[in-house]
Amino acid sequence: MRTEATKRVAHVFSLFDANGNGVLEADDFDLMATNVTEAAPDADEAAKDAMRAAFRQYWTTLVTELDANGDGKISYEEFEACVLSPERFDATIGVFADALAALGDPDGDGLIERPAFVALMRAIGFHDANIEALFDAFGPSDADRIKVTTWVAGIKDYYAPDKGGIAGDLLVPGTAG
Ligand SMILES: [Ca+2]
Ligand SMILES: [Ca+2]
Ligand SMILES: [Ca+2]
Repeated sequence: MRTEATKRVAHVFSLFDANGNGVLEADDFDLMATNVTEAAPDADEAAKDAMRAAFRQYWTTLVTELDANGDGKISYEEFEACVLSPERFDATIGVFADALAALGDPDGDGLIERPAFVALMRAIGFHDANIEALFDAFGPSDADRIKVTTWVAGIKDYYAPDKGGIAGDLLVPGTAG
């Protein structure tokens, strides 16, 4: 596993531990789903439902695939082992990526404006400088928009254990501004 991948996953663990008690549990994902859907006021209910379902699937996958000690909580060690195992987590990340990107594209034209992107990423807990750096790395158009497909691919790359030097590395604190 590449060092960059470990850093990315450690950071997302810290964000997804929304109540800050050091482990992931169902409550964290409910809280995150609420925060993220509230950050997309223009999205329709179907898109918000899809996002909530994606967060539930993310949690269910974690707790069924690798709650190694069966306590209903996911420690960092359990999380890292699961999310960086593509065969265990690819499908879940795909659903999650599609749902998140769809929330950012309420008009369905396949493009995401910077403010919508920033609002969603901020709701997950990423820092503004890192969010802006990532958006820039995605190569926005003159109208300051990126493609939904670019973001979806970027989310999948973020969880890829063998990838480093990717746009998603800019989300790790200390890498941007
Ligand atoms: Ca927690
Ligand atoms: Ca556990
Ligand atoms: Ca759009």
